[in-house]
Amino acid sequence: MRPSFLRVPDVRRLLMAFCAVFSLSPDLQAQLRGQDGGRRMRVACIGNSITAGVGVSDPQRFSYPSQLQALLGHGWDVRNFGVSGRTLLGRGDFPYRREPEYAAAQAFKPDVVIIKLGTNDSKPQNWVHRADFIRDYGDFLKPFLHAAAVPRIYLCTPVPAFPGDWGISDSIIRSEIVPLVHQVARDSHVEVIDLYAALTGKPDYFPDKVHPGLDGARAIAWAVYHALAADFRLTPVPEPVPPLPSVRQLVWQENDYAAFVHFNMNTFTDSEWGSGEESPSLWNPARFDAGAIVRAIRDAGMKSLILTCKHHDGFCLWQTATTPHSVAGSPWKNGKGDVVREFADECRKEGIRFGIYLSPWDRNSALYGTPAYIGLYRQQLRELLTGYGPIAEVWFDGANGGDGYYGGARGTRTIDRTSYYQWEDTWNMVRNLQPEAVIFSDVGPDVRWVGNEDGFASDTCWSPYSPVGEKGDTPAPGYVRSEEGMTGQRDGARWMPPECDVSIRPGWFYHAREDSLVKSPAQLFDIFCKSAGRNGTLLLNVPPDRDGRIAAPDRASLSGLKKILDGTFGRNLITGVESVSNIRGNDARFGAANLLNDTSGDYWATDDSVLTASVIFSVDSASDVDCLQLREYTALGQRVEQFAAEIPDGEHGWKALCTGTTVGHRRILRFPPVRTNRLRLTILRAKACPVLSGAGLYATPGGLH
Ligand code: FUL
Repeated sequence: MRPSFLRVPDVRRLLMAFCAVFSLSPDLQAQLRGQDGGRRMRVACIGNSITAGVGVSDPQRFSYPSQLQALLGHGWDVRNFGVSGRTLLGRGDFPYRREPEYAAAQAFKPDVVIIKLGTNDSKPQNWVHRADFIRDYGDFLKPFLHAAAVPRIYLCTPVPAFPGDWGISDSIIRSEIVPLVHQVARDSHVEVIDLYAALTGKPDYFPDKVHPGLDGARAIAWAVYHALAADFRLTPVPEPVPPLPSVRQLVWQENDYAAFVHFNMNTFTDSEWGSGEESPSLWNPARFDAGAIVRAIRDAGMKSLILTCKHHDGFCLWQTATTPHSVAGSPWKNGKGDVVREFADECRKEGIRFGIYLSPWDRNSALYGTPAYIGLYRQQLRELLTGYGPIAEVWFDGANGGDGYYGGARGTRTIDRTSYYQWEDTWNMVRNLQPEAVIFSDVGPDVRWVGNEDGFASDTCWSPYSPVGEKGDTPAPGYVRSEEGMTGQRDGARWMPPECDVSIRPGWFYHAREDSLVKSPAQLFDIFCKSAGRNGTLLLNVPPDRDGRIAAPDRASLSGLKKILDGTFGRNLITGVESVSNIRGNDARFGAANLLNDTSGDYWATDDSVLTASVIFSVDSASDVDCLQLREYTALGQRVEQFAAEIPDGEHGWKALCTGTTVGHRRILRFPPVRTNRLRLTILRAKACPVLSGAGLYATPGGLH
């Protein structure tokens, strides 16, 4: 073994410590840590299923190493070497060291190694070898400690485990493995990241009790990030400004143009609200083709689809055990069909996220209004949440109670909207069965109703929101000051951005008489700019006809809108950044050039004390522009309160192009066509240092103004 005091990396470490004390320039520090010549810092994440990302649907994006990559930015190269079920112990049932990933992590020549093992070691069959733990861990580290360039090594304590049937023991982790990990780190002179402490008391982070879900993986990523940021003296990312979005909310908002599909009994009775008395025999969409509908939705540029699995009349589009009032009683496919399955399968095939609408009000059910109905409703929900694969969104309508058929009793049944449904329990059920699904209602908890059915949010629109009941009391779906849904509140307590639902036709269901009343592409574009372009999402209803097809006028409007969207946002006429008044830490990681690639996940941010800042962009002056788009990096909270965009006026002056208040996920402003070669964007007021991920100037295709 070479004597460690002669190793070059230690000299490098000493120099880095010197830099830290004497605050040498970030450039010099970067060179010392090997970042010169543009080389990215390499981080090897070694671990079991928790590192691999078994608890999230898309580990490529949401495992903790992937979320760490997003926090560190593109100067870093974070690799996931996680292997499910593996142990640190050499005599464990599945030792990590025997996996090719162990060698691959060494061959990667990492600058940083993060090891998160130990959870599986707590299983009884493995922990019989507890006496080997310290020696085995020391051996495990040797190849890294003896590498030509010794990486910085961090040992993570295992995250807590919650009672479940994995055989993993939280008490062994806490009382034995955590202290042993600390001891190994002391013996080997490496660092510890205490994930056990960081994730303690957070059962919501572990949907299956052991594997972190989206937000649990994010919490791990943050803990690791903080350790690296301190040790490598990184310019820290801006402090988040609460309330903050969950990861599921961020994913939902990325897909800010979605299809609502009202297709149910009303389609066959030519009505909007059925009474519940309709015979299932009326349901017979002879030429229904879910694939054709989903492809039309996909081609329109929408990313998700929500189906009315049951509307207020109670007819169920799937094979439910809860009521005969369903497709099972219809002639369609001899009562064997399942509309929900066909949509869910086609959506999965086309990469469209699938969501469900299940009306709480049921005008068919004899039980409606009694406590027993809540059990039936939850059973229906359970069938939908467990039988059809991943569900992206669950849509709870606020329309509730009134007259109906009610199993033949006919009459009016009113319910107390604040207490009847016991919403908290129902929402918990959704969380347990589909942890990545967002829940929509007038009061969230993830997504709020915008408060109108015309598809627009207010031009000042905050994601933070504290819903209140109509009389200023406790709110509930169907009992809320809905006009406040359009604006949200600057100081709202919960992150709950708005979804803007609107139909492409006057009604929610298909009526042939409305074929001539389908909204035009220009109208839809206007709606798009006032919903998706005002920090909301657009949920555009496209109701299939009795054949089970999207009618020709609707298809024409959808493709017309797609052409406008592509024609507009397909080409950003901003060509570069000329100057910027402030860049966080003077660090290119937070530079204004990040504004020009709004899909990269990088952003422009200022120093903490700088709440007013501007960027001057160069603009392609070959075409008129009439549309500005801005995006905030909302993972760190919604911050901007006021901004202005200006264009040159004479040689040295500037004149207003447009002004606005909030930005949020996406802000679109339209103005009369103008030609310019420069744009100055100024953030005039913000709750904390502005953090923006996108800026663009666009020209809408002719004829829209
Ligand atoms: C409302 C319902 O009453 C309408 O029929 C439609 O489903 C709309 C989306 O929500 O509350």
